[in-house]
This record gives sequence, structure tokens and C-alpha cells, in this order.
Amino acid sequence: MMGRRGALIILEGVDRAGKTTQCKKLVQALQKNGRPAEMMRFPDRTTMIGQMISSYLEKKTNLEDHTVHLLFSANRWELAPLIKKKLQQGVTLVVDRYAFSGVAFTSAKPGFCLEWCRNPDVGLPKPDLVLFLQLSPAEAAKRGQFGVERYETSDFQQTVQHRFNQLMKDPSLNWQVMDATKGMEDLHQEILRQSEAAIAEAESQPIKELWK
Ligand code: FDM
Repeated sequence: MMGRRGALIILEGVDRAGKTTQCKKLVQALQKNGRPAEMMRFPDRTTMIGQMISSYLEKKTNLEDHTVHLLFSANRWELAPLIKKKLQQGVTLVVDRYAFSGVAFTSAKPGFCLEWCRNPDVGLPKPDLVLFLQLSPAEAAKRGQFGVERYETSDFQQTVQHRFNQLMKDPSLNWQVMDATKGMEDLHQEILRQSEAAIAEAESQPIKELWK
């Protein structure tokens, strides 16, 4: 008989909501509870495609907007076999950004609609839980300046937030909105609770396909 599979847990959210910190804390807490868990992040800048994306984000190169969107998606597809393998081995994956960032960021650019942006990611491994770390623009501003990478401006981030709001209306996904203004530890406990529930639910289910 097949063993129990791991869960695919995604953290999304606006800049400075604390996604990366929370991903790391979640992996540590799951491991402490005796659950095999690993962290991944997108873009994964270590692959050849990831290096092209990284150079674009650092503004060292320019890429046409559709092209870079497809590269972000290709970066997920190149890791999809590994994601499935790990899940099937019983490893829970905690992922910093996924297709939702892909859609939210590109569709915030002029001339792009959600549907076009979603298409290349249709069929990727479907997350069992998508945690959205919510932070108001005012609260985000208190946490310091934006960085120097592409997309790190408050106008663009606000449009991205609107796109995320549209994506969260999709009832085919298990979206959970988390209040990121809470203290780091309280937020962590809430994320851990949601994750344990999703892991228990996923155990007996096959891996599904995103947006299919
Ligand atoms: N981003 C991220 C996209 O535009 N599309 C995507 O598919 C993904 C996964 O890249 F500005 C954007 C979001 C963010 C940047 O930053 C990656 P971090 O700091 O590596 O998360």
C-alpha cells in the first residue's frame, strides 16, 4: 500500500509580510512534531531558467513581459517532478510563492488579464493550502523601505494586492488569509495550526492538478 503523502503548502503575500521567516519557522516546527518537511521557494534562482529570472529581477537584463511570465512558469514546471516525488515520499513542502505570485505580478502590468496569466500554470501540482499573509500598505510602510529589485514600488504592490484579492475568490483552492500585523509568534502558531489540519486532510488524497 502507498504511504501517506505530504502536503503542498504555499505562503503568498505582499512584500514585507514575513513570508520567508514564516516558511522557515513552519518547516522547523513541523520537523519538531516529527513530520518530514522541506522548504522551497519560487523563483528558484539556482536553475538556468532561475538565473535568467534573477538577472531580470535585479534589473541587469530586460525581458519582454510575456516572455518573463513564461519563464517564471517554466521555473515551476522544471521543479514539478521533484515536488510530486517529495510529496509522494511523504514530505510536506512549504513553498515561498507559487503560481499565485506569477499571476498577480504579471497581471498587474498593463495589457494582461488573469486568464492569460493563469494558463501556463494550469496542471501544476495543486496546493493543499494557500496561506495569504495580509498586511495593509500603511503597516507595510512602517516596516521600512522597499528594496531595489524590480516590482518593489508601492503603486505596483497595491495593484498586485488587488490581483491577489481576485485570485482568492477561487473556491477550488483552500485559501486562508492570515493577519500579518500580528506578532511573529502568534502568526506562526496560526500558520502551524492551519498546516497541521491541511496535512491531515491531504494524507489520504491523491495529488491534484492546479486550475483543472
Ligand atoms: N514573481 C515571483 C513574479 O513576478 N512571478 C512569479 O511567478 C514569482 C514566483 O518575483 F517581486 C516576483 C515577485 C517578487 C519577485 O522576489 C521575487 P523574492 O524576493 O525572491 O520572493
